Amino acid sequence: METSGKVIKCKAAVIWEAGNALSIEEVEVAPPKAHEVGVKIVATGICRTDDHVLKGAFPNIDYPVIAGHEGAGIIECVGPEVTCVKPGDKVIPLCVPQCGECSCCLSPKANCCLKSHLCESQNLMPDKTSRFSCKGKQIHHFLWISTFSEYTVMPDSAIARIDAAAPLDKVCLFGCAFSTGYGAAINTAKGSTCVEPGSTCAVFGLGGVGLSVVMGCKAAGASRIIGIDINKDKFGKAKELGVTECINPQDFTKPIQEVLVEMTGHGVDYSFEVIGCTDTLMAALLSCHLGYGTCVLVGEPPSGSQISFDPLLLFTGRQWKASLIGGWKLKDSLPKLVSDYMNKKCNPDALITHTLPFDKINEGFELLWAGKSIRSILLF
Ligand code: COD
Ligand code: ZN
Ligand code: ZN
Repeated sequence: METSGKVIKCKAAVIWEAGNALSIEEVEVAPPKAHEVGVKIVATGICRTDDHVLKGAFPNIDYPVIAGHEGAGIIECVGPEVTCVKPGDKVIPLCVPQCGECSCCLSPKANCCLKSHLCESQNLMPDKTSRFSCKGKQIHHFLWISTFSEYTVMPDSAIARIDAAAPLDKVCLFGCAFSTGYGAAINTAKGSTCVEPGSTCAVFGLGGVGLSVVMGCKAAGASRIIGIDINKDKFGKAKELGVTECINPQDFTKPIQEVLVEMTGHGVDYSFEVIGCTDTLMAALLSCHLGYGTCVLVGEPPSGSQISFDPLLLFTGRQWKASLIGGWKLKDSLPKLVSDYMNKKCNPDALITHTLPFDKINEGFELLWAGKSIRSILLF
């Protein structure tokens, strides 16, 4: 990284247009404005959501864009009026911010901050401008954090300060995969579900997020965790992490929900959809007990998708819920989750299957496409 004046020149992976490979470029990053911080990213994971951006399947993306949302780094500089962090602090960028002032942030039942890219443009900073440029062109931000850049700028509501001793090449997973999956299973309050001891759970999709759901179910004391995936290579690690039985829908002629209902008598207590597909979301709903089963949507289905279903499926007492980034208010929760990791109360290290230099980012995506990686961590 080379500093010249206040604009920082650094390396970033730019997606010039949907469908293309990422291209490593030297980008210019303007200094943080009021209530913004500049972060030197040390490590970043590759999530399926970044692949959706690369392929053009993520809603409302403007290209060129710098993706990445599962990072960890060090505060390089802060703009005016920033009080929550200082240069040198270790931080995790938040893919859902916490402004602390909106009705969702003030409610104990919600974590969907209204002063966020969920309600405003996600491709520009809150003031509707970009800090990134390359070859004279404006480059867009992603989820306000763009961690596929050696140095990036974000609002101070989208940053959590963590333990100075935390290993950044591991805790970057708290920025997305681990928090999303683990929280979906263990969170009690805030409208999220909570798996009770002795529960039977079904987890659809055994990627990084699905395996984090598995870890959450296990931590909550589930006695039976059934993992469902069309890639049987995912079964070994799933069993290591707590799955008690693995099934591949392609091994059956009947629908997978019927298989699950037969396996459990009347359906599971909790089912989690961690694929992001409407078919598997329906299958997950139909797999859970008609009187007291809860189906939790974790994966995001393609934008514009619709489901029509018989309302009587819920009439008997089934519940259908969703969990956004595990239900956590991230700015408050991530420092505590990282402390739990430092105190060995939770450990997502097993999700890391590959560690690569940042320049090999395209290789990281190839591993994801081939179904060979759970998480590839890129190091600057
Ligand atoms: N049946 C069974 N398994 C399937 C099927 C199917 N029809 N299709 C795919 N799978 C399996 C794949 O083999 C794979 O093992 C797994 O499902 C998906 O894993 P990954 O590694 O592709 O994906 P993850 O775990 O990195 O992410 C999955 C999400 C669904 C969570 C992600 O794509 C998503 O939707 N994110 C948005 C929701 C959210 O809260 N995101 C927070 C920031 S990402
Ligand atoms: Zn993600
Ligand atoms: Zn808010």
